[in-house]
Amino acid sequence: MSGPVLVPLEFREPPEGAEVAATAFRDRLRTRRSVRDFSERPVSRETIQALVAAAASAPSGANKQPWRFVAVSDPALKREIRLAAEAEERLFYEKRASAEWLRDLAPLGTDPSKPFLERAPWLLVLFKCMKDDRPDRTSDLVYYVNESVGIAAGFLIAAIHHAGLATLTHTPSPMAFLQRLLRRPEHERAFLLLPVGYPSSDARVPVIARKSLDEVLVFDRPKADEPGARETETPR
Ligand code: IYR
Repeated sequence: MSGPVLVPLEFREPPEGAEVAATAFRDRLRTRRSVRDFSERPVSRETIQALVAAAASAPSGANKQPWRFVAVSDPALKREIRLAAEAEERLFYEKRASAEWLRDLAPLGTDPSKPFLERAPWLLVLFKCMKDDRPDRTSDLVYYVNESVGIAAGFLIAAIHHAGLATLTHTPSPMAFLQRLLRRPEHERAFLLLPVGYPSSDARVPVIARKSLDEVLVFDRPKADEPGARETETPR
């Protein structure tokens, strides 16, 4: 067992200060929308490499980095993925989805047709690795895999937006066909599929609202008698 090797932290504060930087980043991120209408304008392989390197800098359980990114640009392969995804989606919309689920989706206007899976120049398929397969591993185990890969996906989406590109978190379900079509080993499970490209010039997005900050942010805790405070047990 070898202990940690420690070096001084490299740390840089933005010259404008935390509040200005946080506000600017907020304003930038708030312009992101999930895009379903893509143009065929190409995106370089180098761009995809930089985006994935940004995502792969995410923190992960025991630094196991339990992710694999498969970047697909081959038109024939994109077509195979589209056809397989649409087959699953037809089953979802016709049989698998509950009435509540379909009611929740109605404002988004989605349906089983997924032309973006062929039109977007790249499909990034994010897999979670259910075991460590690096030659220098200290064990086969991985930890907090969903959290780790979820954080990497967040980094990826932010990086795509920062680059002036568009994406969509697509989750065809079940996603086992991606493991098969992309010939990934058994311990790699498809987690998310993100088309990456430029929006088409006539791209449309649904009118939806974000929750207000009041709805999502709590400082400290409510007073015991405030609405929303959980009923506390009477101390004995
Ligand atoms: N996977 C389906 C359905 C769908 C589910 C959720 I939750 C969404 O936020 C959007 C769509 C589809 O892609 O159409």
